[in-house]
Amino acid sequence: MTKFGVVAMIGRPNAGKSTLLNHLMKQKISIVSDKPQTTRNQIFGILTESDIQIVFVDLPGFHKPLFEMNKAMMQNLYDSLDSCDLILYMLDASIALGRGETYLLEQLKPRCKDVVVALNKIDSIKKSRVLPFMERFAKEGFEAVVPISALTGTNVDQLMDIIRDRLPEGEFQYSEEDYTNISERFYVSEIIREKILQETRQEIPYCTFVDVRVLKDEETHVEIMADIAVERKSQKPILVGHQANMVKKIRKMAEKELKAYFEKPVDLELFVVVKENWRQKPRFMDRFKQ
Ligand SMILES: Nc1nc2c(ncn2[C@@H]2O[C@H](COP(=O)(O)OP(=O)(O)OP(=O)(O)O)[C@@H](O)[C@H]2O)c(=O)[nH]1
Ligand SMILES: [Mg+2]
Repeated sequence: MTKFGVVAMIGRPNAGKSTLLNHLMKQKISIVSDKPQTTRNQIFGILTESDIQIVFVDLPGFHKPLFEMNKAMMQNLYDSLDSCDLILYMLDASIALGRGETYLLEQLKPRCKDVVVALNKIDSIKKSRVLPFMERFAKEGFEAVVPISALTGTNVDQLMDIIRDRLPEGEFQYSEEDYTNISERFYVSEIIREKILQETRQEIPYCTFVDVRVLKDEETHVEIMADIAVERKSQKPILVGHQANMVKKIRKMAEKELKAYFEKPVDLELFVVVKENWRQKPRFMDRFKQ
């Protein structure tokens, strides 16, 4: 008999959920950055082994939503919590439990039997700091608590054994070739957004979205045209930069990574456009509803 299960990856922004997804899938599926609220959608990594298929659902970090966009992001998280077989609750063990973390912990407590806790980033802390976390979670009723490093892979095998153990019997729901739910076009837009997150500061990483308008995969090269939307006119020159240096840098970095992905040269054109207050407008929200 085979096993099949959906694992929702829940945690505060920056906990390392997307880093772990990529590690588990042995390839980049979800973008990563040192800024909170990097992931905005439900991103599946479908892992098929001989007798088990696991759908890891990478999700936006749990936060208080202030804009319509953030409400849509949080809806993804709640939808996933409702429909998953197991919750993988990840937290950054290199920082103390803050108010947001304890709030999330309280939300998950009633379902603690369905939760596996991964205390992440243990590569960056002293061993003696892990034990108090373990004790705290055990006291709260969470039975499976594993200290890991998503970055180096420490204890990830042990975490996987616990996950495999706890998933129900069932038929595979995806073909063995399927490894994600996201389209190539979406992936390209995310790679561009990742470079924006890396290179820009303050509100710019949060007030942008990327729309890939043209994606032509030709025999010799790939042609891409994408809009980067900001919310206000005043943000446009910041993103474009002095002598267009910022947008050029973002383009070069994205081109380099996409060249490796497509295994051929990539010709990327970026256009910075203004979509007034888009984060508050319902007509822009469809892109976050998945
Ligand atoms: N030292 C260390 N850093 C890590 C580890 N896992 C993730 N990080 C770093 O933490 C930051 C956030 O990682 P992400 O994977 O983007 O976090 P996330 O939980 O997906 O964040 P959101 O998408 O914003 O919810 C990045 O700078 C990662 O490189 C880890 O095990 N150790
Ligand atoms: Mg993420």
